[in-house]
Amino acid sequence: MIFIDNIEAQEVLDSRGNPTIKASVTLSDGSIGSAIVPSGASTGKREALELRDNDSRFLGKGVLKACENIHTEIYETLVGLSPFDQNKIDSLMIELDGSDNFSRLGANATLGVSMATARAAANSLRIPLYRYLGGASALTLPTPMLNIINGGSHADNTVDFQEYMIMPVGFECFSEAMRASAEIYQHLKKILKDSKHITSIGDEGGFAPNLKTNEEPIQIILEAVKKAGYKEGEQIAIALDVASSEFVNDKGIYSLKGEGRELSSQELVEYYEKLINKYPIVSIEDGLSEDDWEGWKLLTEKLGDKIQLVGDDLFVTNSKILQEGIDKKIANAILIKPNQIGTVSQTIQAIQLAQRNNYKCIMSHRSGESEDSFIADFAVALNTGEIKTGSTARSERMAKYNRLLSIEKELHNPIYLGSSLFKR
Ligand code: 2PG
Ligand code: MG
Repeated sequence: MIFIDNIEAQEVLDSRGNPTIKASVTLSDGSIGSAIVPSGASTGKREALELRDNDSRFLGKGVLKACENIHTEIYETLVGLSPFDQNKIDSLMIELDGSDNFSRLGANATLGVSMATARAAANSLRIPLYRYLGGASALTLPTPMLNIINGGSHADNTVDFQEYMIMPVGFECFSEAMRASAEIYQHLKKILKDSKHITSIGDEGGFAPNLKTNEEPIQIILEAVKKAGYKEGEQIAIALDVASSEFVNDKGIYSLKGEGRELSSQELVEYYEKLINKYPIVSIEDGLSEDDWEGWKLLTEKLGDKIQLVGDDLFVTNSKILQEGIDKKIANAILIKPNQIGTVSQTIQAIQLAQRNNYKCIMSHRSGESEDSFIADFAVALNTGEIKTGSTARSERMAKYNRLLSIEKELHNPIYLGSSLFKR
């Protein structure tokens, strides 16, 4: 029987230059799997705990304690076990931790080991990770959401909304969708440059110009779509991540600082309604804050049958919270971030719960990333149908898209859902 022979952890640096964990699992047959854990900036309050050292190193952000947890308790619990029973491995780490959010061991420690175990198992079987995790049903390439204008807490500009994304929906296959997106990105750069805007980029590779309203980025993107020779709506749709938990105050008022306006939940919903009537917007993420479930109810009632309403900070990839949302008819889609919950198996549970209840799933990166492309394989394996992993710049983002291009080449006739995603 093949068993886990060794588990190692190392402190490496993420795309923002902050420490993160690289975990490596070695099996008795010599196979090795490694994984690097990502890290968010606009984190949801109910996310699993990311264990940081809070000492003098790296401004408190060191992860040596989490590495130590891997080298001691996690090592002692998992060494000798089969790497092919992912759910058992993950369940044992949940039990070992004892809390419901990995507050003791750190979700960065557990996720690193969880992902590295899956990789080692796939390597041992000499099959790709997507095949290991998804079997014969891994056959759908996700439609990407490419974040080409960054604002909010991902950029130092005046735009309040965090992410303005293009979705190449009107294409036959993933590679053609990527080509169109990359061309639009280059046209966008030229338009910004010609109109004397800065073309420096934010954390996820999108441009971060200082624009006067939260509507202007949409207009400029649509101009770039046109210049690139594509049809808005039909071929290229718009998706927003408002990340509104970042600009709501204690009284539940949303403050659009860039525009100098303060809005109630209802007024913000009306604003979205105006935007979706005017522009080809097909998806809005975290339109209201994670605590504003009343507002979410209104948002879902008003717009839920028109567009995709995605819960990120709202659901934090947590099946329990997602179930509450399903029961209360809140949102109709969930953003999937493995490090919000802490293991591969719990992430699969959230995806399956969503799929059983006709909630759409979007596999997602974090704003702090690495060269690890685990989520690309994961999206194909679980047929999430959508992935969001930044713009067409910065290698930590491209690692995922490039991995998907390789998977597309490997798979015979993969499915690309494109616009059929949004047929309700
Ligand atoms: C988000 C993510 C990723 P962060 O809000 O969806 O784009 O950002 O990782 O900072 O939470
Ligand atoms: Mg988000």
